[in-house]
Amino acid sequence: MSRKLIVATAQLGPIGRDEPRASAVARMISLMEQAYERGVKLIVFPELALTTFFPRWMIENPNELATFFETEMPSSETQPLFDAGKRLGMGFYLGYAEEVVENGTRHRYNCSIIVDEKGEIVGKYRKIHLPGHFQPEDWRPFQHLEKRYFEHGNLGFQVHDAMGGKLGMCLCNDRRWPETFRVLGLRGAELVMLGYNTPMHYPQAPEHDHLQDFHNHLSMQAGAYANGCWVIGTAKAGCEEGCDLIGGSCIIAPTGEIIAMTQGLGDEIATAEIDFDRCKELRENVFNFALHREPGDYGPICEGAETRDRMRADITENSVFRAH
Ligand code: CDT
Repeated sequence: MSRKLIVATAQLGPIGRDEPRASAVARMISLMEQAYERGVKLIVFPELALTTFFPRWMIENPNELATFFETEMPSSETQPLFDAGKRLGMGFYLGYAEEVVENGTRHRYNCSIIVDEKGEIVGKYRKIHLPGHFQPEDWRPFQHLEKRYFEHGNLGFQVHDAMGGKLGMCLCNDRRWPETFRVLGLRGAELVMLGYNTPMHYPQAPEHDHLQDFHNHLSMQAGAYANGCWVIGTAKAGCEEGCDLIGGSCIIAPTGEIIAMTQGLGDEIATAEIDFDRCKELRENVFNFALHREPGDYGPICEGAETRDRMRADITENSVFRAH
């Protein structure tokens, strides 16, 4: 049986701070309709695709901050995306800010889901590598308060049987960590989908600004190759509220080659046919994990949690993290 699928990366241009969800949803549905014309069965949207990238601001008003989170999925505002997916027979990956109440406690995560072609949520991921800082820092031209607004994702890196393959997810900064792809690879992922919001300016090391596109592709291409999986990376791109975000949304083969890429920094799709069976070219050869991995020598990879916890406790001692 053929295990081929036509897929799309569905890049979004900037979303304004006051842009209603209905507008972002309508833009995404328009991309789905264009993708349908090209035979696409699975489409990948960016991280935090329903709103502007709000961690760039210190938002002190809790009511305002709450407006950026989804308390239900689908909601009346996001249901049209699910309806479009069903109508077009198209699955999708969607990133958004999630608010849930569990055992009477509110939690907030930077989250993504896989929705299959029948409109069912078949997988959820909560971002594990949260970049940025807890407290606002005046020296920065813009903030990156993901550590303040989101909790560390508690679902691990899972692989989901859907759309005829084994699908994994991550979000933005996760792609820079080889461990993300390796854990998904060890669990058999044949396709890893991810959305990103990556500023062109890196305030801590501006001498790296010209390398942002290179580092984006370097990370994803290495993740694809070393794990013999397909990768679809999708940007929120362009000048969003004065902050320039990279584009370069792409589809990467298990060989590490980029086989389709967006051209601009606005709403745009790039499409390709992928064959899940091509993962074997790597996974049965150079990256045959069972035969060639040497996990006995990889001990330090799973050490260091205590040091990290101590560092975080120091940083967050006077923070209002979780008090918002
Ligand atoms: N959204 C996200 O994770 N962005 C980061 C920005 C750089 S770290 C402040 C990224 O890794 O692309």
